[in-house]
Amino acid sequence: MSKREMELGGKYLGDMRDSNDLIGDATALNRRIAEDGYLLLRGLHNVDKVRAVRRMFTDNLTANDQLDPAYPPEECRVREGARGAFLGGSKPLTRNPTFLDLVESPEIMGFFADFLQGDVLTFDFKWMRLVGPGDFSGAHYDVVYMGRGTQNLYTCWTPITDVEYTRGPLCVLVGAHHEEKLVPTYGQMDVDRDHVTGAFSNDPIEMVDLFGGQWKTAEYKMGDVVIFGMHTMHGALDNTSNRFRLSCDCRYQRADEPVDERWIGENPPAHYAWMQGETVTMEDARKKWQV
Ligand SMILES: O=C(O)CCC(=O)C(=O)O
Repeated sequence: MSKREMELGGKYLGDMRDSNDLIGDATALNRRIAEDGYLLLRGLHNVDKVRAVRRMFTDNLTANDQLDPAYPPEECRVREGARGAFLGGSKPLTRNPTFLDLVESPEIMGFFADFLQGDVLTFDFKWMRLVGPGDFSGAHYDVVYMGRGTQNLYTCWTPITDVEYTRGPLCVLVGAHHEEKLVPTYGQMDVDRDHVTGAFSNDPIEMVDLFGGQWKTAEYKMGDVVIFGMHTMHGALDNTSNRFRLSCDCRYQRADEPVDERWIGENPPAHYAWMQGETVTMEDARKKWQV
């Protein structure tokens, strides 16, 4: 992760557990997410819907000449020189009925209505990622990007391809004691207001040495999801393969709680000031917070 090596099954990295046996029991699911920081639910999505989104995505990649034509498109083999991209908010991809049929399906909306015990909404802005060879996500809290509404907001991370250990799977820091120090400091930050870079660390080993716990990851199949809250420390392992990892992450909350306006509407404002003008490095911000 972030070019640091961790051994699966060693001190720093282990496997996630799934919580499928708890589906339908909101109390048990809430207890589990409070304990682990995440819920891995295998097969929550209808796989045919995931396959349809993968097809939409690979058609787009083929049209843009980004896939190695010697292999079937669904293998997502990267053409020499092609690169990953952040496609969050892309209208052709994320406002597409095929995509919305997946991430706003009765299964997903129903799951969250049950989990949160009320009517729910999902942000109109959806995050879509094309993760290429060498790409990774540094350790962060989501609250620094979307914390202006309720804190009772959840990310649902969905792989659009199968994701093997080598294809940059999502990982979560479990059993660590970061919250007591980081929720009042890093966790109060807002990237558009404070002009600070967003990832707390690009060193997963440092995180465990500082806060304890262990990174947990998994090999994901199409249909699986990982759900987590705003103060779950997470990132993604480096993609060391020659295939793209396709995934999306969408947000869900109770409809009667405040909403972060940056992510709502036909044309959400999104990040309007982050990484513009003078930006404070995370290194400097951490010195100030003494964390
Ligand atoms: O998919 C990734 O690499 C990162 C995802 C993420 O940070 C999120 O879902 O909040």
